[in-house]
Amino acid sequence: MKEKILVTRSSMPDFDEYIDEISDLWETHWLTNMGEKHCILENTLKEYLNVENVSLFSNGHMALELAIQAMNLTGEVITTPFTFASTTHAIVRNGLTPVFCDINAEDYTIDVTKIESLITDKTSAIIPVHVYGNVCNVEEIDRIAKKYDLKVIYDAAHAFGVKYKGKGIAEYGDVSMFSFHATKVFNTIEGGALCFKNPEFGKRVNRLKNFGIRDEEVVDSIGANAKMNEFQAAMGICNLRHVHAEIEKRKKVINRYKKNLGDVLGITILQPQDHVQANYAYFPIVIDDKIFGSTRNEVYNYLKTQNIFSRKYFYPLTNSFDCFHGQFDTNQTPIAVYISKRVLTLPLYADLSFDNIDIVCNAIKKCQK
Ligand code: T4K
Repeated sequence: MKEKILVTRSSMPDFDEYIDEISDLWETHWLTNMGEKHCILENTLKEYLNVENVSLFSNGHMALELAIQAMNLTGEVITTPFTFASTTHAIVRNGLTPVFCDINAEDYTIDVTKIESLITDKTSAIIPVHVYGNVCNVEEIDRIAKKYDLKVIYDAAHAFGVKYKGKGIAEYGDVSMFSFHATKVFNTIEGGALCFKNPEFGKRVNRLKNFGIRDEEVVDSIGANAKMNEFQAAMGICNLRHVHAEIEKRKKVINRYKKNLGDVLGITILQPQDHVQANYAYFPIVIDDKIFGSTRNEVYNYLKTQNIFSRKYFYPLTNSFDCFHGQFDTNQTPIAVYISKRVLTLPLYADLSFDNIDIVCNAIKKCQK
């Protein structure tokens, strides 16, 4: 039986490093609710991400959901369907209507040329996704948001550590959400963060993540429980020490993939974006079956027989989810439909060996007809 190659594998610090980091919890007995490690991680992240404010959360989804609540958005929110369930769910669970904008065919982020035609007098915000760590057209989004007085919350779940024109990616927009899930470039087991400029927003969202409690006798908003605990924060403190090396290793993995697959007819790989310092979060390929000879699903299934577990991130599109009972029309987002039917996200993690990358690529090439 061949070794399983999964789509990703969590990066972890050395066992002793983590144990050392958590050992004082047995003295303090302070395990959650904005403890010491939580504060250390928030401050370290502020520096690393080069942002004014960071608020930590139990996971990225709750961070996004509560960011939307704290913004007091109303009516409609423009977003994309080529994303994880979380983005759309966070909008709908806040009682808002997602209005789906198509993506562009180059980097799969929101097609900024189509945003303005979707704005109505009910639109209150844009929630674009830096999908795979690709940077949205932040300048054009900023222009549109200012013109129509809209808020911008970036789903930056994939974009930890990404820089654009020398600035941290979270410098753009009103708020950015990062996911620190086990599968991400930087993880806190489960976890997430919001970065923002407005300190009033910070006060609101910090209360919302702790049930809306203002003080021992005043609860002034209907919040949730979305606090990061001390074991998560300790994992973050450790992993942050190694994140630079993590990203460098991922870069090497991606370069190997590019070398193997870069000139295979019928396979499109992402091109580097101008002015972007990437984080090498994902390696999606788009398979044009008419040229390649096999469909995405055929490749996906063949890889499985070889114990290689790629993923169809992001298929199905969120605007076609069963839970929405046909409420949205996917014909409105044809590029997203096209990419979603053909995209395959290949195994990628820091310690993925060149031998295993070659095994994955050779298996893909075997499907070429
Ligand atoms: N916005 C966007 C655009 C997102 O992509 C996400 C999350 C969010 C928002 C919400 O952020 P969080 O609330 O999750 O912080 C995974 C992740 O669970 C999810 O975080 C991520 N996006 C999504 C793209 O991928 P699944 O259902 O595919 O995960 P799963 O359990 O199938 O794991 C995939 C592979 O990862 C496994 O085959 C092996 C590896 N793995 C997994 C786990 C759980 C590990 O190595 N260690 C682990 O602990 O969603």
